[in-house]
Amino acid sequence: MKEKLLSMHEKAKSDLAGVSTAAELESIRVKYLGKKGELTAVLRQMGQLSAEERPAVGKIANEVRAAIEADIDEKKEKLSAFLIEQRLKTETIDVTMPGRVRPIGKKNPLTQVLDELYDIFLGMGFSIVTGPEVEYTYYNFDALNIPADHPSRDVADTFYITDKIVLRTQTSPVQIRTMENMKPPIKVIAPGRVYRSDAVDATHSPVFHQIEGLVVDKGVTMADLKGTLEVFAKSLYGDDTAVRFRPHNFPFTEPSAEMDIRCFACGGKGCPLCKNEGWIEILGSGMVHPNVLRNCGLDPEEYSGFAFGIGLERIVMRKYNINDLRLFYENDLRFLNQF
Ligand code: 2NL
Repeated sequence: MKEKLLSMHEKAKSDLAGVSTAAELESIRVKYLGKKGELTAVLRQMGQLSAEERPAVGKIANEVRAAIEADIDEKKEKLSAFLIEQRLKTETIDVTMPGRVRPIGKKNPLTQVLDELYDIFLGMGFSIVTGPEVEYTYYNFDALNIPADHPSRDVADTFYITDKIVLRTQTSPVQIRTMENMKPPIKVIAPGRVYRSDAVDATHSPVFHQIEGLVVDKGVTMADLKGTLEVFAKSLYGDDTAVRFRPHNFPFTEPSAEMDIRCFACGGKGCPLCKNEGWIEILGSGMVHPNVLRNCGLDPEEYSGFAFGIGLERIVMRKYNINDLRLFYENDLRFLNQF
């Protein structure tokens, strides 16, 4: 029995030498030390021994068990070190490899120019105000001195929700609300989406963007209007930009004027960009009509003001010589990446 035990240890050792996985190691443990293992089988036969022999054989059996356990533990450590080594070899990271470059998005050119306009007007002391896109006809038309029979009120031009509610056709209702809620001095710009019932083509969209401006105080004159808008044009298009004002007519301003800038493509000689005019129309403006001031509870004898409206798409198209407005909304990266 002694010999059997000792040779069992030798056999276990040689079995262990061939082990290369944790599963194999476990099956060796079961083979020798498990409930139905070889060592257990030998111990079961101890009953056959005489009382004198039993302690000595029992001692050897315990030693062999301890030795096999120790060998298995040692193998286990070696194996896990080996497996880690293997993983380190196969999973090495080459930190010198070039990284994957994630393409970075850009702001839409409309947003880029809008940000520029904010800088310019905030720099001149304006605040930004916003308001509802779904608006009462009162704020969108009546308060602005737009007569009941004005063509812009037609269902062919304006989206009506009900008789008295429309999608705003300009951002002026925001300024009406501002005048109702705020005492002069008022100096605000109102940017935002506006809606008109137009079919989509290269120069029309049912949704587009406007920035309107309003200044109301005691003693505001046409000179303030011209000075402010000239500074605006020079800031956006460059210091050498010349401007001119042409008389116009809006129901909400009196007098009214459109502002042109001298064509930056040809310097005024005439070219395709300015359609041989030498000048490019940039915005509409005027002195706030006395009726509009009165509608907002302001006395036109005490206060005066000027206002202007800028079409965002239009000035971005002019600035970058973009010939189709639909490009702004399609989000084609080949277009957007040019700005
Ligand atoms: C244009 C012309 C304009 C205004 C908008 C305005 C607002 C109030 C009172 C008076 Cl609350 N006027 N806005 C004035 C003149 C022109 O827009 O061609 N826009 C694209």
